[in-house]
Amino acid sequence: MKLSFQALGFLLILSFIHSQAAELKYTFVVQETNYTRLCTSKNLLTVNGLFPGPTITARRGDTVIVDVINRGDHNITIHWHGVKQPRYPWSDGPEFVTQCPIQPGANFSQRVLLSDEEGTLWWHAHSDWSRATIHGLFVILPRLGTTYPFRQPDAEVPVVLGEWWQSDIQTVFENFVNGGGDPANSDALTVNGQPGDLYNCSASGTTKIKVDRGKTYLLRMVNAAMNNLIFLEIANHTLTVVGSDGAYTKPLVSDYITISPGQTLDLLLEANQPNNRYYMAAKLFNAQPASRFDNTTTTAIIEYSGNYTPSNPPVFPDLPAFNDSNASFNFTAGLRSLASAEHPIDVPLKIKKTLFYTLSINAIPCAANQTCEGPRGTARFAASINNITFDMPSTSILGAYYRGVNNGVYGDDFPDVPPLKFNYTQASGLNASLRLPEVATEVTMLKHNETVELVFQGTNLVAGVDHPMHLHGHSFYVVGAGFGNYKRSRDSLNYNLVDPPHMQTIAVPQNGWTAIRFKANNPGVWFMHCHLERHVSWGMGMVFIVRNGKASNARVLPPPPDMPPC
Ligand SMILES: *[C@@H]1O[C@H](CO)[C@@H](O)[C@H](O)[C@H]1NC(C)=O
Ligand SMILES: *[C@@H]1O[C@H](CO)[C@@H](O)[C@H](O)[C@H]1NC(C)=O
Ligand SMILES: *[C@@H]1O[C@H](CO)[C@@H](O)[C@H](O)[C@H]1NC(C)=O
Ligand SMILES: *[C@@H]1O[C@H](CO)[C@@H](O)[C@H](O)[C@H]1NC(C)=O
Ligand SMILES: *[C@@H]1O[C@H](CO)[C@@H](O)[C@H](O)[C@H]1NC(C)=O
Ligand SMILES: *[C@@H]1O[C@H](CO)[C@@H](O)[C@H](O)[C@H]1NC(C)=O
Ligand SMILES: *[C@@H]1O[C@H](CO)[C@@H](O)[C@H](O)[C@H]1NC(C)=O
Ligand SMILES: *[C@@H]1O[C@H](CO)[C@@H](O)[C@H](O)[C@H]1NC(C)=O
Ligand SMILES: *[C@@H]1O[C@H](CO)[C@@H](O)[C@H](O)[C@H]1NC(C)=O
Ligand SMILES: *[C@@H]1O[C@H](CO)[C@@H](O)[C@H](O)[C@H]1NC(C)=O
Ligand SMILES: *[C@@H]1O[C@H](CO)[C@@H](O)[C@H](O)[C@H]1NC(C)=O
Ligand SMILES: *[C@@H]1O[C@H](CO)[C@@H](O)[C@H](O)[C@H]1NC(C)=O
Ligand SMILES: [Cu+2]
Repeated sequence: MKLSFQALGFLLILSFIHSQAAELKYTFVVQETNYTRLCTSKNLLTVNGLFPGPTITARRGDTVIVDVINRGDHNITIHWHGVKQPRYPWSDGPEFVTQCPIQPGANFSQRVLLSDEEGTLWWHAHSDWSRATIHGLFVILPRLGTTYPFRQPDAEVPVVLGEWWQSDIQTVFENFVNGGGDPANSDALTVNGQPGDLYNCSASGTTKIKVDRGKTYLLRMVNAAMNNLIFLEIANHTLTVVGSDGAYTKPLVSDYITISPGQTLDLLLEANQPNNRYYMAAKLFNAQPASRFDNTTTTAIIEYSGNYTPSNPPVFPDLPAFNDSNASFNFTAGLRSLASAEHPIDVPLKIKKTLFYTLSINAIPCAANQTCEGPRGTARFAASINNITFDMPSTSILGAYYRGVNNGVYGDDFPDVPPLKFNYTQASGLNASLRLPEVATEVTMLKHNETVELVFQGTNLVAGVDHPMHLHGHSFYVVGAGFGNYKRSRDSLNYNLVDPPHMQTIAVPQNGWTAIRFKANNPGVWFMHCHLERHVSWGMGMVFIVRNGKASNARVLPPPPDMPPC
């Protein structure tokens, strides 16, 4: 009796210790590193000399302190993509929204506050285009003493999808900004930094994932590509989605997956096929690509252990066509929250604030001294939300807001609805005068705890494209999506309010709409933008400021002493 009583006490103490959130430390040294890919060696900006960068591993509710030390020759900021940072926007990272850049030679100790996130997230640079090489996984395990809501996998495998340019990414960025047109296409897609053996000079580095027949693997996947949604498939195997964007989903079995830039997927892969070598292959999805695009295919090899004569080359999967919008839409529309007793959801049912935001590509006339590589060589590209091209200030919006000294850094008149109604998705003949946006730095103010419904409407101005929209500081429920123009009286009737997926990045379909709901329960300054890098560079972004609540625990925490100055 005595023994078992002690054992019980021991167990209680153990579980008490285990339920305590930990504080973990990481050091990120931003530096130039010499890398060779596709027959070319060059310097790229990395964290700790790694491409992709180091994986952060924590448990639900932990605090992670990352000392970012900038030994590169480049201004940098780092964002913890999908981490809500309750009441603490100071570490969120988007340049000039929440902070000024960490300048060469400087450093910044960032506190990353985990709360309800569980699963796979990632981190990346959030200043100009440096995220092309500065990114990595952020793995959030269940609390000690709790388990996955699915069978314990035998092993976990990182799958970081990226995009590779032979030329220096800073040069690609500058040519793009100066030219006013589309950016240079990437030369390759990558899996864990490797293009794979369909490219010249890349066979020896091809990523290999070794598996044992009969075992189950948890693939922790992120699309870290700059400008492309991606289709991915593994020959002769299905994939089971069990999570996305740091929240669990109902199991979704599919031959292929679609993943947007910014999005993460937790996928179970059962090694249940005959011993062999199978390709994991990925290429871009774009419903309406420019005339030239990166149509290359990246591969990794799933290699079964054992003695056998493998297929040579490995078995190749049958990927959807690069422009198969239905395949892309169908996959994303199949995502559902797990919504179990252990992982409940809380979809706002009574909406206080209804927003309708159009997402457009625009055209701006060229000044006499500007190059003019935009639409038909007669204008420069821009992009907008509700016809406003976001003008990035050169100082931190959060800093100005917190100190109460705006000085014209931003305005609070971001419109709740677009200024003009038109047939947003009209196939052709839209009046060219509609293509000109306004340029401004406007924010939308939200009350603490305000429930928001936001409908994104893609438009066909200049070109209709999928826009993977990303919100900082909150997750949202994706309650509906469709093609064509949104019609509230019809489309709101079909919302999923039972088990909608809980995401931070969602691809608004080309010439279609997506409806999201969230509760503005995180006071602070939060960027929302398209995660296609060329679109956010063109101005497809805006900012939400969530006001403080009355209670002292509902207010933005004070800034750390080492906030980088401008
Ligand atoms: C990178 O290293 C290779 C081989 O060591 C060398 O040939 C090349 O010049 C280096 N590149 C740069 C940009 O330093
Ligand atoms: C960060 O910079 C400060 C001031 O330059 C210095 O005192 C500190 O030691 C640095 N910290 C690290 C981790 O390098
Ligand atoms: C590989 O190199 C060959 C010969 O230089 C060239 O014809 C081919 O286009 C290259 N393939 C790729 C995918 O770059
Ligand atoms: C893979 O699937 C194809 C088509 O279903 C089949 O013909 C082939 O034998 C399979 N390969 C292996 C190694 O199982
Ligand atoms: C890529 O596009 C080129 C030109 O349109 C075409 O010839 C080639 O077959 C395509 N390659 C792949 C891998 O789809
Ligand atoms: C996809 O592109 C091909 C040309 O490569 C075209 O024939 C086809 O109609 C396109 N499909 C869709 C759905 O746009
Ligand atoms: C998408 O789903 C619908 C309905 O389930 C189905 O009719 C259609 O064939 C699917 N399309 C693709 C490309 O899978
Ligand atoms: C281009 O001209 C505008 C006036 O039209 C001027 O404000 C701007 O500084 C000029 N830019 C350059 C790079 O010369
Ligand atoms: C809007 O444009 C679409 C695509 O061209 C067309 O099918 C639809 O009929 C238009 N709607 C209205 C109300 O004109
Ligand atoms: C956007 O605003 C500009 C400037 O006011 C106007 O010329 C243009 O027609 C507007 N376009 C749309 C789609 O609202
Ligand atoms: C918002 O909700 C939280 C948690 O339910 C509560 O602590 C807080 O006081 C609320 N804020 C306001 C302004 O009602
Ligand atoms: C780096 O950031 C500082 C502070 O915002 C700014 O003054 C400087 O111009 C930036 N440097 C570059 C190369 O952008
Ligand atoms: Cu976009």
